[in-house]
Amino acid sequence: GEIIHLEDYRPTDFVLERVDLTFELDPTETKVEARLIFHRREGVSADAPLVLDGDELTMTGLLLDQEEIAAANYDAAEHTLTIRHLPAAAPFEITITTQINPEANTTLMGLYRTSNVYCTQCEAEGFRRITYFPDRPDVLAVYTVNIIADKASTPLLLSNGNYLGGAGMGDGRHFAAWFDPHPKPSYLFALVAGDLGVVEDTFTTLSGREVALKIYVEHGKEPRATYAMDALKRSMSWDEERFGREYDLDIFMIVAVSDFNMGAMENKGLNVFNDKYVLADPETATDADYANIEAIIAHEYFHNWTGNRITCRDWFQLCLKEGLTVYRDHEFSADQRSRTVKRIAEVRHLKAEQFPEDAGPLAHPVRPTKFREINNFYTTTVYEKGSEVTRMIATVLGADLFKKGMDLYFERHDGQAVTIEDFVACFAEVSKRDLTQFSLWYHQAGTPLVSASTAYDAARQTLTLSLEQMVPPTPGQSSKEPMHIPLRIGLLLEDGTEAQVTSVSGAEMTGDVLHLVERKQTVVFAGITSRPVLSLNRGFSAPINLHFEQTPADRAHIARYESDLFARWQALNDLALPNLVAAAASAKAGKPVHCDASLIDALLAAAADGDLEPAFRAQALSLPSEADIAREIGGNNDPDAIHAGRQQIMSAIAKAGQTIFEKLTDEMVVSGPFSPDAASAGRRALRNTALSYLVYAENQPARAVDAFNAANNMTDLSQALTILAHRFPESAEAAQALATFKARFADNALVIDKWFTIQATIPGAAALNRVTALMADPLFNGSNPNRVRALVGTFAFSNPTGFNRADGEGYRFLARQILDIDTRNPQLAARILTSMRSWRSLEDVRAGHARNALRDITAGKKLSADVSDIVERMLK
Ligand code: HT7
Ligand code: ZN
Repeated sequence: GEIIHLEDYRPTDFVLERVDLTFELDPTETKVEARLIFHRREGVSADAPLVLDGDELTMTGLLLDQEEIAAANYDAAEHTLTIRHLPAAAPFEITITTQINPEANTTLMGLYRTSNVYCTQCEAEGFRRITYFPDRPDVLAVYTVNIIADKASTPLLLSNGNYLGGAGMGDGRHFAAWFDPHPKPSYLFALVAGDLGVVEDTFTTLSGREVALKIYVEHGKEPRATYAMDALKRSMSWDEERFGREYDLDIFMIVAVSDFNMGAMENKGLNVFNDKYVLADPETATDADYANIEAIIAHEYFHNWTGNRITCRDWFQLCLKEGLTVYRDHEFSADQRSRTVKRIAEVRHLKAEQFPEDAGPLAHPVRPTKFREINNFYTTTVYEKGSEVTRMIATVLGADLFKKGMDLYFERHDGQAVTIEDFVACFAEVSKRDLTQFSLWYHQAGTPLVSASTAYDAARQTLTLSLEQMVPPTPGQSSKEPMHIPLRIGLLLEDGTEAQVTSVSGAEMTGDVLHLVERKQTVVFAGITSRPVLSLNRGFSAPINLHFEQTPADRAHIARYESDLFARWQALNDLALPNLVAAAASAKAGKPVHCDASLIDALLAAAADGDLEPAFRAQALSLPSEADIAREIGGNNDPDAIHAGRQQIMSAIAKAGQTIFEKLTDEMVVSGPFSPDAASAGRRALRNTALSYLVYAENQPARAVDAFNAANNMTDLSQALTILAHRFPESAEAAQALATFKARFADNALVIDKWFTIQATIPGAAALNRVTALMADPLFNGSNPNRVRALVGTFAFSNPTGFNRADGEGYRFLARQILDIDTRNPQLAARILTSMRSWRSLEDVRAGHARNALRDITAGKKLSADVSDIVERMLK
């Protein structure tokens, strides 16, 4: 495919006024009639043709105002339909008839079939697989949709908006009509038809309108949709309270399907979900599953205002809806659960996924300026870094001005397709701040590195903080401007209280926010009566890497006294990382691994501190991951050494804390019937963390076997199984537990995905043979994205020692899988391939194997645009 550039954006020549669609559904021969009313935009020359997008379409009819268009007046090419000699000024109607084959559609884009249900996915460019259309987000129109299908097999006929009516047609078929009064871009169109069960409820909006809520799932699975319904109602209330946003149709529907490329899709009034993010009950869903369902239900619902009512002018503006909506769902979860624990989870995820992307060959700005395949830009940079940038706007402006800016945005741009510049302008206007420098967060890729050092002057009672920032080069951006970095800070005195600063010079401060804006900046805090400990980047106020040589004693001081609990967790991490890095080096050199007493003391103090909520303590005890350690080391990585070193640090902590961990496994028992609430989940998390340490200390499986047998919920069961399989992979106990689990859940594909994932992530070189064997299991299905992600995806993304085998077999395996998956589902193939994005930071032998495997992919014939875009950028 060719490269599309932001600077080439032009509005369409023709304005689309109305869309009328009629679907005659058939598994292999669906007929689509699209009636489109256009008029020529003012100022556009009278001979400009109408050019519509299309992809894999068979056109069977083309009319202008109900008259057949002569062959000489149009061209149907592979990806466009061009129509000439159209009216100069008056509106006209184009009627296009196309025929499509949903059954044969394995890409899961456009109209496809999943478990006998017709389903569409149109974002980003799937609508053009249904009919010829101006398939771009700045074309907003009002849609009427008629659906005709066989009544017995397809009783349910759904589309966007409000239901107009329907009836039988006398020939065994029936029809339903829907009208969506809100102008929308084609990517928000949806149609679902089939035979499904439903869970129903209602919601009364703040202004008193009653909305029908319906969640459609496979028959028999209705009881597993009740938590999703609860999450939906809480999301609707929260958006009213926090952002003043009400729902705007008579009905809101969610449909769960089992074949889906992503998590979910925010089609107007008709969200379509991967069933993984709808279905839950205590026996089959973990606490993490419940939290994900809550977050994704909220996310898609929140899109109704941030994405649907106000949409993107073009796909370069994707972060306008995604970054903002992720920020909104993060805030929702923080309000529903523990704010600190939520923030820790967000930052862990950001560092594990976005930081590596920003540091590798796929790095791109939050608001990119060019792309070859838009599907490859639904990235953690656009989503998660985009959310962090929104969070920083709130930090820079303060809560009140942020709210004012959001209100202005909703008021000014409702019904429009806009840009990041439009969004930022609202905040600049209400705050009277120049946000030009701040906007570099949208335009410069790469994670800024901030280096800090402090000097205390007892005689002058001042603390001098020297800051320096550097944004590393990224593909296409070799040199960068200094950014506006909002750093929340605290100065902790020896007794743990905060220093009362009398004045600050050298930087703007707003509350506890220090504004770093220069490349180098020296800040002096006065009135400080004794040497303080600086806590920098509280709450992870800026998504940066920080280079700040603090002593273990200072870090331990923060871990003990900070009023910002996130900063306490951060300090524990900062204590752990140097130990883990040194441990990897020792393991590599065959030397004994050493663990500082200060780390062990601080971790165990947090573990035993009954004033801290259990979920926080569980996070505190979870050491940085092997990927975190690799990132800290920076290059020439040996995943085996990192793994071995980390194991030994775990053992040292486990042995030192054995009595505390034993006590916790008793204290944290959750009694009574299962409840997925955050407090109960936190107790389970702490108990399972303690259990995992105890198994390290004892180095035998008995305790995990007992936990597996005693478990009465999926969180405890899957944790116990993970411990058994990962720590004692060759044991009879692990084999027995895996077999029991499989037999018990063989009819529940979402639970079997956990069984695949646990085995795909067993550390060590033997993992590859296990994965290969599991692919032949009758429960595996290479065309279902959830199965493929659970087995092949987690192996590549989350098994550093298994995937990065020194002999390169892991990479060659992945290359073969990518070529195979690409023949069916290019989007899925491209996404899984990004697991190799950090290949250049491996030691030479592994990096060489990885490069060769990537080259093998480029040699594949007929690569999709999705995969060739990723592989070429990774090899550049
Ligand atoms: N806006 C959606 C992103 C999306 C997607 C979803 C399913 C399949 C293909 C897709 N392409 C893009 C999901 C969201 O961010 O809410
Ligand atoms: Zn989204």
